[in-house]
Amino acid sequence: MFLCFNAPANMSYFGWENEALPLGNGRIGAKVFGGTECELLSFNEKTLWSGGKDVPDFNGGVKNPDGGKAFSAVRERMLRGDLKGAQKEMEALQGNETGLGAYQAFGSLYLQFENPGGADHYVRDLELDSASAMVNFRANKVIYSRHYFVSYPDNVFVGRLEAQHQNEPEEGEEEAPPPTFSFDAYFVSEQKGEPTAQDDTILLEGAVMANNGVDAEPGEQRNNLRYGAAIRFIPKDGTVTATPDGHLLVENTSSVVVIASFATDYANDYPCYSDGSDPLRDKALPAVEKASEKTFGALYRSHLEDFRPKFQTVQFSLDEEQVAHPVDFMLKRFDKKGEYKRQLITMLFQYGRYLLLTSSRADTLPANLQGIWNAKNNPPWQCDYHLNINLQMNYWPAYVTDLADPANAFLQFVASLRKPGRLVAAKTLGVGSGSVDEPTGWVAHTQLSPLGMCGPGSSWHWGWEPVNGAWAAAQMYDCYAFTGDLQTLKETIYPTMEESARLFSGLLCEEPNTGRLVFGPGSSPEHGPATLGCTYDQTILYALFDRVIEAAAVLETHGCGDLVDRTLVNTLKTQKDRLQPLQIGKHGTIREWAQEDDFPRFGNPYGIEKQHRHLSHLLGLYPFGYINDTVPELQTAARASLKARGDKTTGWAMAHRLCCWARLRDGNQCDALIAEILKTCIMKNLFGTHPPFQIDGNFGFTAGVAEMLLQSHEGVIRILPALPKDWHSGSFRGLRARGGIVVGAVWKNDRLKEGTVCAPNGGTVRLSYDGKIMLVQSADGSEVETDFENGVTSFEAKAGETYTFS
Ligand code: FUC
Repeated sequence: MFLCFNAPANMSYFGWENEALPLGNGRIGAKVFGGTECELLSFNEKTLWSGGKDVPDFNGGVKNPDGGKAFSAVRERMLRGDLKGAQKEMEALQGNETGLGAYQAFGSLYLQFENPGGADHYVRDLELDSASAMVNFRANKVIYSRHYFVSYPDNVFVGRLEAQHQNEPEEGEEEAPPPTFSFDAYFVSEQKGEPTAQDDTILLEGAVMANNGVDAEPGEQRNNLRYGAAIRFIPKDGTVTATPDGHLLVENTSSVVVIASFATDYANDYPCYSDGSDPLRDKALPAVEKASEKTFGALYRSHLEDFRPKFQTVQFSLDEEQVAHPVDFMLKRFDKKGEYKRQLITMLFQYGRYLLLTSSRADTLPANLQGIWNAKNNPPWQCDYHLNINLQMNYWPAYVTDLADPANAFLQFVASLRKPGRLVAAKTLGVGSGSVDEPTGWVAHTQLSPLGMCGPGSSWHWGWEPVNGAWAAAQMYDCYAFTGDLQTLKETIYPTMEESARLFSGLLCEEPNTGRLVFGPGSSPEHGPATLGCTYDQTILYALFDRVIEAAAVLETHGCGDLVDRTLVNTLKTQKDRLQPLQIGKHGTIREWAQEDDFPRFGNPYGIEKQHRHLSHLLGLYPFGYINDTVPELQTAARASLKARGDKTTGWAMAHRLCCWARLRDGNQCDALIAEILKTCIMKNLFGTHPPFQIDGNFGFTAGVAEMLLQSHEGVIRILPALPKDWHSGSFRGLRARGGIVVGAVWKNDRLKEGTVCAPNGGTVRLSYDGKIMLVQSADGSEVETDFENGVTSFEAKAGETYTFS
């Protein structure tokens, strides 16, 4: 599968955002512009951040060290029913942005060619299956070709630039020497570093100098984080000469390989967040040295051996004709005439998987708001880790589309929030002693950096959301639900979930009118008043308690009960059932706030937006699965809420709506949304846009399409649960259901034709397709004994055996 273009990307921020092609290995990110006269390659390193650690007065975003008292005071006022008065008091809970910092741009490599003359036959493409980009064009009867990729095993960016004669020599004609080309290579550091050049290598090192982040004075966000880069050119022939101003002149070569690596001394280790290394001499240069001992071919092979087995396990087709038209052309034709729809859908689905695997790997920081790609030192929203949907959405497609490796980055990051989060818990909620080593409870609010920022932001309207960390903790359990990975459950997931549950278990209070347990003050992300028991808070705490209880039982079953705080778990069992439940409001929708029916009818004092982008009151529908067939009245109310909210909104928010409509099994509504997403939220290079570029929309789209093809959140594997009438035929292979079960299906004329299922650990498999009884057969064709009840066909699967069903 290719994304192709027939022109270079514009050498501007617009070109970077909309046209340049992304490559990455989870640690190093690159974007390819493909200019014929001047090639531009922009680079990122995932850990290059300003702010945090050594910034004067950095306090994790906490402003009011006595926030616990303020928290209780606001709660008391709310319990007394003075919601209006309480809003004013919420300011005492706000934090600050000292040391917030931002994800930084590393810099760009320019290759200024001696003008090759008028270029034609230009193709620039990105092959998803090989995670590599190619640029080809002809000029003066010479074919110029470039091939780029970022290798995870070698942790280097690799490129090969070549020139060949257009025409092969005639029979008996002596082969002419290959055509050559020359260029001036130089690196522009976005951190004001001064590159030097030695022999065939450009070297760069320095410390983050950024004066960015929210209205910071020059250097104010300086954090002494060190960076280093090495960029080597290895010409097959011709010469390479270093110049005093840090350039390399590569001359008269017919083929040259470029190898580059980028690094910092960052380590996700609170509070110093440094491994004390010299990023240039201990990391970047050794990586380039080692890679330089290999040929381009060998580097490419080890890259493919790493990438392909992870990417190619999932196939999805709508039986569309694969045409190699430029993507921007297809998007335009779809917008105008509805053409290429199915090709664009399958491509965007796989693109989401590609972007996740190239922007996040098991041992890296997770994908941020732009994955790994960023060209500014003060990017939108600091290009940080927003935790009130964005980071969670980044990993929604991971397990169902068989990408557990990248998702480990999410697990490790959330677990790393415990230490800085304990300080924030003590200062903003008055929980714990503030010792970062005592597991007394941790919280993380909305805007996070990988350098310890997790406090409430400078405005409670979007910044005071203490349950955000609890949501992330609950989402960690998907790892076990889909993979059965007991080790990770024991070491990373359960301790992080349990400690979060311990904190919130101790902070619940009784709602005076109902006696139900509620949390608050809390806010429904970025919308409306702060209240007690908003649906967002209640749903997340219900899910967290539910999953801690389930995980504790798993650990007990596997003889790891010593890891479980049984007293706490028993308390959670009681509290879970007493939590204020989801409610249906007077308009038949799911209430976003328990008190919303009493909100003043006039003047809208709480700034309620009918079509607000967040669907925080529908987390019980997706990603959690509590609004399901067992509660049809809540499904009806959720549908009413979705209708009321409308579908035209930001990129990520449309993706969340797609996931929700899929859970309601409304394929046609999903299809209509997809059309809207393709028309309004996807850029020429298929990057998702908020606007501006924001990658969660890409990941949410892939998760939404997967949810249309396969669902397993109700303990039943639903095949094609939300198939649009327009998707007459197609197939998927390699999607995962909970339990790690691998599922495939083929459909024709709107009907399932045949499917396959393989349970790696064996056990009972429960299948559902349109309520029909299904015939299940073993690999040898023999029929398998099944039970059929309530539209579900179940059978006992042997571990690792593949069965067909129809
Ligand atoms: C939340 C969303 C915004 C944006 C930001 C990064 O604040 O409400 O729409 O996506 O995250």
